[in-house]
Amino acid sequence: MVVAEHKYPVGSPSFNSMASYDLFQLRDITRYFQIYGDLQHVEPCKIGHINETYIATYHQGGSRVRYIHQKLNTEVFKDPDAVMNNIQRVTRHQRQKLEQAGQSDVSRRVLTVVPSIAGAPHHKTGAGQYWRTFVFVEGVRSFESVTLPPQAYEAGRAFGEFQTQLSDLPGERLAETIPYFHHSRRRFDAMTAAANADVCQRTGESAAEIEFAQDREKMVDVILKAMAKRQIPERVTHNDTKFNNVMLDAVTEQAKCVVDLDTVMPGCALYDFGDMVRTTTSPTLEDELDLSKVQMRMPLFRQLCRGYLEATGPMLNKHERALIAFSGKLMTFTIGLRFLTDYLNGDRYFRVHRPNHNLDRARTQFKLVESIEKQEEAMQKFADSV
Ligand code: GN1
Ligand code: MG
Repeated sequence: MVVAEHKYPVGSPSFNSMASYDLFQLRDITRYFQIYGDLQHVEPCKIGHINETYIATYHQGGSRVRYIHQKLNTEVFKDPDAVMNNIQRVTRHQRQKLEQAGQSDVSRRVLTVVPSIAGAPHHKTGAGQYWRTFVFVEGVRSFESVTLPPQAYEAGRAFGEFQTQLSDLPGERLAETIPYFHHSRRRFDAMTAAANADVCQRTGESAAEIEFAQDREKMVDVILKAMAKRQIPERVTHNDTKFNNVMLDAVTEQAKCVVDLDTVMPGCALYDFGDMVRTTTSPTLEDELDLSKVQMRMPLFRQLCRGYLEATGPMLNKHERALIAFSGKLMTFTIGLRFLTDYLNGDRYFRVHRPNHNLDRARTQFKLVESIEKQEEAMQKFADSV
């Protein structure tokens, strides 16, 4: 097997920053999946902070076909069987809905899990690693940030449709693959505990961010209280609605499918919307260093909001609709808290690529929170008008 030698020669920074052990092990891994073809090469995909992802090219009866092989991070996803069971139920339901609606191109609109030779949705290695394989969706692209308003519309529409498709998922409640994942109160308390413990002596460098967070403690209970009162219902949600998890058709730039389904579980529709506000309304990267560029842009928000509200139609209730703008602020704040916590704890959760990376990410989120605060009223007014 040629392991993408032309792309990542040994010794190049890209090669060294990958888990090379796994790269060589990949050939063995691929034998455990129901793939009919000859492996040509593998390249790492650097998107995502948690799992390890590879794109593999095979020759199958003379055609070139590609698959995604992914090693699940079991520190983060402690119950891989539950993750894969959720994903199978969700993708089967999506597929059924698309077929019933007479959609063409179904295998580009929903992820396809490739079973292992044992018929399981993943393969567990002797060393206890969990690998899974998906059909690679061709002719699509994802972006780390939005450059044009129609892209924000497409993101809103794609995740809105996703929630709508799953609103009648049959069977028992999905497993919580990461309990309390978006529990903003717990995220806030974890940040406070990390600052108090200060195991890496990083509170000096991040004093301004800790204070920024403390000043905003009140917001963390708002949605939790509304859920406790049952004003806001639990729904099946994606829970990682970053813009780079929407695949856009490479030609038309219309959303084709959403990916990264590990955190699909019971949640709150607003958390999905809020994370889209975080990742689509500022035309900057999540770790932008020039904070003057980090701003919630109303034209992008309008498109995002329209796309999402059109796709969810009558599904959302009045309590959810009333917190549309707020949810953007809350999710940006909560993910900022998580980056800050990880910085304080010594970068143990999110993959980092430079010193202070998590602190930079927290700063970017908090700058966006400030920008949303200034425009929250106008944002909600727009949402009310859709
Ligand atoms: C992680 O790995 P990735 O980029 O899909 C994280 C999300 C964060 C995101 C921030 C399981 O997602 O919750 O919002 O980083 N996923 C998990 O970029 O923690
Ligand atoms: Mg993810």
